Amino acid sequence: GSDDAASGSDGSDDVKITMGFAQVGAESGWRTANTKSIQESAADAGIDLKFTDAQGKQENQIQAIRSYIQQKVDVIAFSPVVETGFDAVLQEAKAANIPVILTDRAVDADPSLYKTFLGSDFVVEGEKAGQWLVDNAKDSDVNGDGTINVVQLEGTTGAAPAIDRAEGFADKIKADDSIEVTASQTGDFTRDGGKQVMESFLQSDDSIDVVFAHNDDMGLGAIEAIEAAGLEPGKDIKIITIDAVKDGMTALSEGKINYIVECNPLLGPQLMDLAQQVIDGEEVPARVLTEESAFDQAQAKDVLADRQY
Ligand code: GYE
Repeated sequence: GSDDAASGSDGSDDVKITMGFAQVGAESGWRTANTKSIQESAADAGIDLKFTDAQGKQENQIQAIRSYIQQKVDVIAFSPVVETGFDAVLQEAKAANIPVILTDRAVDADPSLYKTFLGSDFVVEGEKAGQWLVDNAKDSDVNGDGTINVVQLEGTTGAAPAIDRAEGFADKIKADDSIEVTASQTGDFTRDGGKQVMESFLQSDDSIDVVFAHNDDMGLGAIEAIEAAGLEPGKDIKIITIDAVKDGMTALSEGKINYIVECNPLLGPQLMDLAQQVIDGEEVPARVLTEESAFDQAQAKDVLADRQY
């Protein structure tokens, strides 16, 4: 506001904005980079950030949002663990006149319950992964039996990126009848989850050609399982992942992963801008997309040194 009595000692005439942010957890390298980006950008923007980690549990996240409503924060932002089940708490925020910004993951709810959704297009990410496999089908038939057997390591059940990445991938591989998803199970976006699921896949099937993992961490867990089974990841079994965090890109440059679709976790600066605009009463677009690319092994070597996360 323009009221001088409200001036901060920094000479700005605006009262500090308070944001409540309810994070998913700390399940992956992507999430760690995302949290850091949000915390650093809030500090840079002079926004007072109240941050909670839901440890992957929707009930914790709902509880955190309720406490932000009680504390009368200026704006609430969160990355919903799963797509459904947030209607009631979103209604409560609306009734309290506190604007909500979704970041990273979408909800399946009435769009009038939040101001905007900032994040990636996960369907497109799955499509890029599927398209790479279609384009590299010949090389990916490692067992040479004419079918490309793919096992899928899914993200958290019910989460937007798990649903959408599976959908985009399935859609693209339809173009080639020899590509078949023979098993698909959740590894909950964690390294350990990916490792355990891959171990059980390897025990029940000795003709796996390709792993499609919904994030790098699960792909890295799968690499451990593949190596423990005496096989060479990237050669005996091809691996496609999503995120492009440093550990994933390192494995890609070493030949252990074959292709990574990028998903940008550095959402903090855009989130703080949107929060400021929403609080200033400006119109914001209902959907804000992040820009992303994808990398093969040679490209990974080129960009790795400059990777921030
Ligand atoms: O790909 C995964 C993380 O929601 C886009 O969540 C995010 C996903 C990301 O655990 O690594």
